[in-house]
Amino acid sequence: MISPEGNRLQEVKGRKILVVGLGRSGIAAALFLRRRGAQVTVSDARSAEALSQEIPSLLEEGIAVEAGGHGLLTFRRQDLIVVSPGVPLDTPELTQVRAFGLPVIGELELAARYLQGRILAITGSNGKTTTTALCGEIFKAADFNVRVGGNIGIPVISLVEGSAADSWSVLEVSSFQLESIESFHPHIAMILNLTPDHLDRHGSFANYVAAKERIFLNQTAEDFLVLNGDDPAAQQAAARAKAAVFWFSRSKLLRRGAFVSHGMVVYRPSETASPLPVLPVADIPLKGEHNVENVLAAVCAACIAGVPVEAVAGAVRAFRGVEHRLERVATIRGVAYFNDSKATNVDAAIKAMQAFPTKIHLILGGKDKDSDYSQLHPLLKERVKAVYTIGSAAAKIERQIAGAASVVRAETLENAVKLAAGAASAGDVVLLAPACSSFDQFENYEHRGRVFKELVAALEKADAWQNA
Ligand code: UMA
Repeated sequence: MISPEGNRLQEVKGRKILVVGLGRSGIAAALFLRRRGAQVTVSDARSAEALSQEIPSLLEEGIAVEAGGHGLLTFRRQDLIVVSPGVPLDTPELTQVRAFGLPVIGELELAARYLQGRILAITGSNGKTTTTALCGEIFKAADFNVRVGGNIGIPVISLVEGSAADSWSVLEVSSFQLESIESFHPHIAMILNLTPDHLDRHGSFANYVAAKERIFLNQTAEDFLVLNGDDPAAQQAAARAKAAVFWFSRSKLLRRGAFVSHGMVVYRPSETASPLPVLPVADIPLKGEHNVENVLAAVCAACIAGVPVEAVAGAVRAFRGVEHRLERVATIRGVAYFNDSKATNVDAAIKAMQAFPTKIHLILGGKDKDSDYSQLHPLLKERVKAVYTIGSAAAKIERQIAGAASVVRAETLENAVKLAAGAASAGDVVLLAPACSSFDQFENYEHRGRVFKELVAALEKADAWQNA
């Protein structure tokens, strides 16, 4: 009899497999498959010149490369196609081969077929990365055999090697990744919140929500689904869940889950149990009300997984947040600079603004995702001294926020930082919370955040020289 591992090997050994997209996920998937004996080709829309760094090492591994576009013939010659998250499933070549019955799966699905141990998967429109990183820290504090990956920046396929029956994989999963899963089965799944995002890819909010809800597609009554009791769209998922539903809430007392009671974060394991105190809300080191929600979600998942309450509290107290999420960069002449480059949608930008009472100089813009920026009006009026627009979405943003705040077209991030620094006075905040994706001017949001930090570091240096 062939073992499950042997079965899985047979699925790929000697098979012709095409990996579409040559970013982080595509490279990791191609190498994984090649090392298991598949005949691997990768196809990318970027030119060979743009991929000159990646191509030689792939060729050395015996992986064929198609650059500068996707050829239908290349797609048709395969036994299996593995897509990167950023490649839309309605790409014409994919649509055509699916019509011929060729299996098309995502990198997350490929990984799910090999990953051993249990999965805690976290999705939502905002807060995914912070909650994922925090869950990882909490599990580590309890000496769990844990690794963190997914949309947070580490392809899930790279967690397969070394995973074992006692492993926990804590995964941030996006709607892009969930669209192309089949058997992905988290033991604990979590939907943090659902607000419009990526409408340019999913076409409608309903499609986006449907993609997110695939996180619990394969769950059974033995599993757990953690939902936000304060988020109307996330709440509706409960009706379709097969797993035991647990909740978290900042505003309600719950029958089971994590919530706030008399200034304490508490966890209640069941209707018949009393809530267990975890830590005072005031001890949460992260800024912003939305981070209280992220902590509640992480507390709930960790307690379900069996982490002792003391270990949960210790890890939350020690957690300093993640890069590019309301990250304090510097204070120069009394002006605080914050990098929230991960605020890639309108809701995230609103949450970032909510973390500061007034006097914000806000850098907005990038690549539009069919978003509605008029939702920013109330907070712009209340808290923002000036907006500096950048990137290809600038004109649309300016039209939709007209009258809410003074707006300066900065075009580039460099110019925006310069203009904001010139206009800000002591006590003000310069906040990069662009409400857009970064792909028009940067490789990704991390790149945008790093550039912002470099620009602020240069300002700091110039200021130190002036004062020397
Ligand atoms: N490409 C094609 N054809 C296409 C589209 C893209 O060939 O039709 C190629 C591009 O030329 C490029 C490659 O695909 O070479 C990029 O693939 P990718 O966009 O999937 O990028 P990766 O580097 O593999 O990163 C992906 C996730 N990217 C996206 O979902 C867009 C990363 O999430 C994730 O961290 C990484 O896998 C590891 O899992 C980033 C992201 O922006 C952070 N995610 C979105 C978000 O958070 O809002 C969902």
